Amino acid sequence: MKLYDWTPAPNPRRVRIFLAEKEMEVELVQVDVLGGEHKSEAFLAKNPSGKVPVLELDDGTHVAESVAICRTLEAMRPEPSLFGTTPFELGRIEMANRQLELEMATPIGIAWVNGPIVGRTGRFQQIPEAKAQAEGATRKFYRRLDRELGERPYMAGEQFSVADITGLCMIDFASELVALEPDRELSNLWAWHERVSARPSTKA
Ligand SMILES: N[C@@H](CCC(=O)N[C@@H](CS)C(=O)NCC(=O)O)C(=O)O
Repeated sequence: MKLYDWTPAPNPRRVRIFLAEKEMEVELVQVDVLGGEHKSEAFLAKNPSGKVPVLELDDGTHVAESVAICRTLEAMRPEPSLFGTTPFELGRIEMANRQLELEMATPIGIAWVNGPIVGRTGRFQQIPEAKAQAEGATRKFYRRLDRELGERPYMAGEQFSVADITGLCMIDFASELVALEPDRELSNLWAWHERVSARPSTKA
């Protein structure tokens, strides 16, 4: 199998961490995103959305979308489970992961496309009000996470899951490239960040 990857980006990192947790090895193929390779006809044939990551199976078929790729990998190698096994775990992990994607990663993405790095490329019309609103929504979500992580060690409960991978990759991206590092006083969120970052998989 191959993973079409772009090392600096948060979504491919989610899949690399997932693979490392599963102790699965695939060939990593770097896509020249800055050069627009992901919008080429050849790449759109793999993922019509023109985004990384994309998993290529040994028969040449493709699966895009980080969570869809992770679900494919979980089905191939169920242990250790990162999507849960009991009905309750499955539901809670899905809930945590979806809320992180929709309510945290989405505003981080809006702040990113309306921020200075993307602005310099001239590819998107900048909307300062959208950036300010998205920053506020992200910071509000960080405060919510801080409260919840005072009551449980991981995003979805007692066990490390795909939701922690989503949370870590998005918060690191927001901190490093979107000027949206969580405030230092959010001590439960930072304790979780330290706990999760200590896993060897997160270096993938
Ligand atoms: N929903 C997709 C998002 C994928 C995505 O936004 N990938 C980014 C890199 S993190 C990308 O390819 N950006 C290039 C572009 O959109 O032009 C997923 O979860 O995999």
